[in-house]
Amino acid sequence: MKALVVIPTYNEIETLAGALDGVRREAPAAHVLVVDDDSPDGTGALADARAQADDHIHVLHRSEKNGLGPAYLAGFSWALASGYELICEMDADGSHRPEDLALLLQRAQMADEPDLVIGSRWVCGGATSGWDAKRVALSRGGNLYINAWLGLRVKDATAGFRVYRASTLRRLNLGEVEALGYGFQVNMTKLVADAGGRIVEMPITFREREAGRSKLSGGIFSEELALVTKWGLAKRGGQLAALAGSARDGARNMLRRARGNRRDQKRSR
Ligand SMILES: Nc1nc2c(ncn2[C@@H]2O[C@H](COP(=O)(O)OP(=O)(O)O)[C@@H](O)[C@H]2O)c(=O)[nH]1
Ligand SMILES: [Mg+2]
Repeated sequence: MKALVVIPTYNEIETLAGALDGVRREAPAAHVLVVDDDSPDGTGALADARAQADDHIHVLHRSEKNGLGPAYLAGFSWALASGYELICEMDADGSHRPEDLALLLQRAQMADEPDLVIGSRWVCGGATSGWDAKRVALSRGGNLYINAWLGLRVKDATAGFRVYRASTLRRLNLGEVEALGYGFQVNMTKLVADAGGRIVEMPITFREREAGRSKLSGGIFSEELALVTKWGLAKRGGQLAALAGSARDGARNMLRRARGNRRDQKRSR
């Protein structure tokens, strides 16, 4: 199937070339789209140079940095308009191993036609390397919190290494995506789950970035936390309303039955 690997970048001049080489080596049939938010360090120009030399590499330039979510959504629109059938998400910083990408792509093309394949750190066989206990706890704790509120039954809902079926993305209302930062991954997982999509997780090894700096900030983290709590409350609210509705229907049926019984008793007297 025709696959596109979307790589969002902001100041990844040190690592982008390695990521592109890796994808081209391990998944040579796939195309790559670098979505650069006008990185001051010249990442966009590097991507342009690579695109000029390789017809499998493309670049989408955006005028300002406004988060991972909008960058990916712009990449998805480009991919859907260009007729790709599988759309991957991958980081530029060396955290996602290209050899794992090849496995995710293979899994996406298996007969059960998954809507979303997630490269997971937290399924059996998955791992992180170079992470301290605090970062592990943050990721694991975050996923426990997400599952407690949203019941997605996905072990790594925040993972940013994934493959979507294009036909699935077309069915979703991507205009509903609210998260700009890392909550984007959870937001997308929830959209696919709510649409009844089949989500599978494959073990990957996530490596700490090779160079450069993480864009993860306290603000991005609190956005994710606030959104998950909001979605969870909305879901609970819906469940409570459904429960109240069925209790009301049950009470009405009981009353109706009791009235019927009384009428029968009067008639038989
Ligand atoms: N285009 C774009 N890319 C971004 C933005 N924020 C992060 N990225 C990219 O998203 C990927 C993951 O970000 P990173 O900082 O490595 O997150 P971490 O792995 O959680 O620390 C990297 O390729 C970043 O360059 C953004 O606002 N715009
Ligand atoms: Mg990273």
